[in-house]
Amino acid sequence: MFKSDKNKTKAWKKLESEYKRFKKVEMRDLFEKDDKRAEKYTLELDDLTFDYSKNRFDENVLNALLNLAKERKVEEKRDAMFAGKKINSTENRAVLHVALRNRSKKAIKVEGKNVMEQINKVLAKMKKFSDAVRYGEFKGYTGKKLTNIVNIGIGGSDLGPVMVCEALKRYWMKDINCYFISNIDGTATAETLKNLDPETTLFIVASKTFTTIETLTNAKTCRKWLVDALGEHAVDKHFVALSTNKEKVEEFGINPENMFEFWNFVGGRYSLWSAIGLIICIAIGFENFEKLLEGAYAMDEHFKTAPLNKNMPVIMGLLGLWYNNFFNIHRYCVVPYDEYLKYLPSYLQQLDMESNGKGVDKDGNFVKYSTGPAIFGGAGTNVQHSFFQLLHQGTDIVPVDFIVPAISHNEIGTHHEILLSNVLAQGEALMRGKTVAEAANELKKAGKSEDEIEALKKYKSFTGNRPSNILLLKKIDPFSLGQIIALYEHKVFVQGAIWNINSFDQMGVELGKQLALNILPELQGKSFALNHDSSTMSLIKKIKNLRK
Ligand code: G6Q
Repeated sequence: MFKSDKNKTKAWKKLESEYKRFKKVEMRDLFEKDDKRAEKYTLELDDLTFDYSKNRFDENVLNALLNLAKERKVEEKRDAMFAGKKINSTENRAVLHVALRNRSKKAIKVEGKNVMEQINKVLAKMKKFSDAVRYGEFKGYTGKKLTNIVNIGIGGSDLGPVMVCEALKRYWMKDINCYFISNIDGTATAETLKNLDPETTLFIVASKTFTTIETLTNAKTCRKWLVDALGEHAVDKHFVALSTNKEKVEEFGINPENMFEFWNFVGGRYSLWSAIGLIICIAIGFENFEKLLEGAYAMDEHFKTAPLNKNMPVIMGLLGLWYNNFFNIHRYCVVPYDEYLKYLPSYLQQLDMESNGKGVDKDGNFVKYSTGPAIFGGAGTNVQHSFFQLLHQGTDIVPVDFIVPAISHNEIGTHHEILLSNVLAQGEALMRGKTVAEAANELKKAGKSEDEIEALKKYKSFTGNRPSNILLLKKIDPFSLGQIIALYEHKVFVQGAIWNINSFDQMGVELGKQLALNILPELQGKSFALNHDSSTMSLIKKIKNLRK
């Protein structure tokens, strides 16, 4: 699309020249010249503030980026998603996580059928069941209240629920505890089950396909653990399934009445708003789950209706693309300054990297430009004491998103003020940097000798001009969390639309599911390893020897 002459679009070429003009411009100068910069480049939605002023752009760059969005038909593509068009081209599916949180009375149709009816039906079932568990009406087999809720799922059937449950821990019902088993490593199951009482444990087997080997193996182990303790008859009172595949659920041995359905138009990594969110409902209550949906819906409406230059996901997506494709920066960091959001970076890692880690465009051509960046992150201030060194002084620039609530759920002494001052200081330091002369000056003020100043001044300097966004919210609550998640979903959408890739399939993940199935019987000695490279062959042999 972009690199070959045939496809190099007008807006893209303009951005290339903008990059040449702008690459050396220092953000600190832009701030000095324009005291309205922050005001100009801050967007608000309800209590959410998105300050993107500490990025390397000016009005001309921004206009060129917005033109690129127009040229790549981001708005038309967005509207096609909301209208239920089959934009997941390789799987011939609509992409309707937005329908799951459609709080309006408006119909959303796929092939003429209003999907809102089935969505609302399942939501009603989730409300009924989660209330019944929470208030002890749906009891375990021996009549005890189910207080330990274990979600068994992996990837999209795990990361969303675990991230949201952890983020909203303050909203959990007092006597309910949530656990998550995802890894096939037996340790995950063993360590979870060792403290649980079968009589008070509810297992939620979450799998869109109900064929994922990790989830089915973990679920089988948990089922056996329960049956060994309480007998086969107990299963109906302790196992529910979340899936699109009724047959497989039945085949596994879960009563289809205990199944909460969702549909192929919901991608795994976009599924926390569907039945996959059942553990969230049980933990925080259906009313709070609805607030999460409402927050996402508010962001959906914003994305749908705000003009491109006032549209948070659009601006966020465009700036990311500006660094990725013009500065050649292919990494991105997300740092929530909130302990409750500690799983957000892992969640976003999947959302972004699985959606936009693609190398073939929607016209079937190998792309000749960079697509999704590598995403990493962790909770601040912890990560300031680990990888921030590289963010400040490494040779590679890494754009950062800081996410921070103004009010903590745990306002103890000055903890939160210290945390807030840290996040602001980090953004400022990355932007401003410290020149060698400034470093020398500081050393002088600290009473260092001329020799010491000479020896240290470069080490103490910071190039600065390193971009960051700040997402400031009032408090982490279901509504604001819904907004943030939807913001990132749509940011990923915007970038995928411009790169002309399908953000909604995951052939790379599916490869892993197939490959391991070939090696398993070889490791088990049920077949011989023949067609592998010499490294894999020798490792198979070594593992077999070590396990003898
Ligand atoms: C998400 C991916 C992937 C998926 C898991 C689990 O978009 O498709 O992470 O969620 O592989 O799949 P199942 O839900 O089918 O078990």
